[in-house]
Amino acid sequence: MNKKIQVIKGDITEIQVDAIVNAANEQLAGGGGVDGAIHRAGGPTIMAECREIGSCPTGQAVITNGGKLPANKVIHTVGPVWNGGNKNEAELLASCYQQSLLLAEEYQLKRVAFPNISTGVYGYPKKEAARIAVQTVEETLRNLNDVEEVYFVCFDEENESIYKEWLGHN
Ligand code: AR6
Repeated sequence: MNKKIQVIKGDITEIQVDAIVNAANEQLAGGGGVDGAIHRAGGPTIMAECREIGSCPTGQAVITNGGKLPANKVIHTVGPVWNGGNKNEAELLASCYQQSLLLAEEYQLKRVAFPNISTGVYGYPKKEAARIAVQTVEETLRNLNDVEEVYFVCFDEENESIYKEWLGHN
């Protein structure tokens, strides 16, 4: 397989790729965490397009312009709120990564950067979330042509070391 998966520690709003993924909410209304950072850095054109789209169900993804961001596009996906683990959280989280990559493929985007979806305000346990993220991205990438590089952008050291462990970089 000729595809590249990499872990980066940093701020996703500064990454120059074809698309960064936003951990949004179903109303696409903006908020705190990475969502807030993306809208702040990208400016109002992103929210304008979110308003036109309206909403996005948990586990699905939509795409907008990237405004002033170095990334060309923003893929907004809605992670599950952690509710103990028996509320379909794992399937929904896997779906976020899969649907985001399928959307990137549809738009012929080559390089995509993900934040650690659901592991902030939505409370998903970080290790379990990272396992799902890595596994789903590896599986999905096998069936895609245009998407070639995926970056997991970790904001905190804990996520960075968890991802490096799962990807066998240690
Ligand atoms: N770059 C990369 N990662 C970041 C950044 C950044 N600039 N800022 C935070 N993170 P969260 P969620 C990490 O809470 O859990 C919002 O209000 C953060 O450390 O942003 O999916 C939305 O509007 C964490 O590891 O997203 C929703 O209502 C990860 O991003 C809700 O929060 C995700 O944390 C979504 O919650």
